Amino acid sequence: MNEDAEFVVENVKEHHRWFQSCLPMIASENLISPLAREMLITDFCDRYAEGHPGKRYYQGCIYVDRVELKCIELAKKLFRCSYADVRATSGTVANIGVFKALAKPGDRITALNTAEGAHISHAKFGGAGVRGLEVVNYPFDSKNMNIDVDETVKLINEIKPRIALFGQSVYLFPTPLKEIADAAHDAGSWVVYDGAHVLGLIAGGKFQDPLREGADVVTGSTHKTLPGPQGGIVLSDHKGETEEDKKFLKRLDSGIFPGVVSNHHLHHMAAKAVAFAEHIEYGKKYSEQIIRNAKALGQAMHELGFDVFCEHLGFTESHQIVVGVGEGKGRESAESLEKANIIVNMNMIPGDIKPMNPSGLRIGVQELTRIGMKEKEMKDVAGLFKNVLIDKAEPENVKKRVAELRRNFNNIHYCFKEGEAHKYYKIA
Ligand code: DSN
Repeated sequence: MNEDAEFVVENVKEHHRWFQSCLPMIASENLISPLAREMLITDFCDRYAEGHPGKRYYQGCIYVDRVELKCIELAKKLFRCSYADVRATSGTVANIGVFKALAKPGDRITALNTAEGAHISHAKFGGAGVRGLEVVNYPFDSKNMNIDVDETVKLINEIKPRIALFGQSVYLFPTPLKEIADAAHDAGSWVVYDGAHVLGLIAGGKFQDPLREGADVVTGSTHKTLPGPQGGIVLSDHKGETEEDKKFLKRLDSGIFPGVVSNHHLHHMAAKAVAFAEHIEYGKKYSEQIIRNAKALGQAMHELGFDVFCEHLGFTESHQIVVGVGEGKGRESAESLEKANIIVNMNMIPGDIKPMNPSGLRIGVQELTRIGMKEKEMKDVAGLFKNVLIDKAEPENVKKRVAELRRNFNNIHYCFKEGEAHKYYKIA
């Protein structure tokens, strides 16, 4: 090993050591299971397999094909649908692939504004712009942190977007999709739902069921509330029963390959398959506990004096809560928390216009839930937030209490090989 390689290995080790005594609460992250993690270091990570099982551009795919067919089968079972493409390498890639399939440069789409919760790939400065799409934003009801249904239906009737895009990165409550999808279809729009954040909750039957509520396509990432490897997915329940519908599915397919993916990271695909199999077994229980924990954290922080959004709605129905920390104070709050080993991200909230100086924190509990924390620990976590942000305690002191709390939570739950997480926290 030379100095450069040593530098890398040492820093990765340090990261591992650090995160073992942190409270990781970034809402878009999670821990993959020991078994899924094993898939990432197999020979699948060295190979190519463009195309579909049985119709490859490369030889050597006998076992890759078997695993990919199983992965697709498990995805369809998990999301109760007839079409699944597991090749997208991220949620953003899935979105751009679907934009390519269903819209042309210059077309208009409707989506939320990023300050009101949309993902950057929904914006003209992100993925939508990559496809040359014009984006018109939905009217947003900031009190309820959700789309304003009546005004949105009006907007869709007027704009007639090629794609009516839904789903959020700051995502507290289900989108009123049932109430909007018919109007979008009447306006000639495809209804696309980006379920990246809540995919695991959807699969667990605990958030909403977009494919039954009018979505033609669901996109998502496979590593947030669905605790798989970093990657993307495209789902649909269109069955290709008419010539037109067959064309629709063909367009979806070629939107991903050759649209946005050449080889599709086969080791991640194998890990996705394991994660899907695990979520079929444990997803319901895991999702229930995530939501209970998020509500408990919201309640506890509210009682300690924090401005937790949407008290009147029980704070959340997802894995996240949103806390207002004062105008432009999101960055310094997140940085203070990091000094105490509490890892969250600053986030824009309605009214914010500066992404690098926002006024909110978005806090996710899916990873703490994954390592076994429950409602009782959420109260402890709320107390630690108070120590840092309200009491302004010395970060070093809070860090010790964080490490103490974390000491008993170093296993990964809701998965096969539950007891083996420790192996993967250490690099020899
Ligand atoms: N930007 C990520 C988030 O929501 O944190 C998702 O890609």
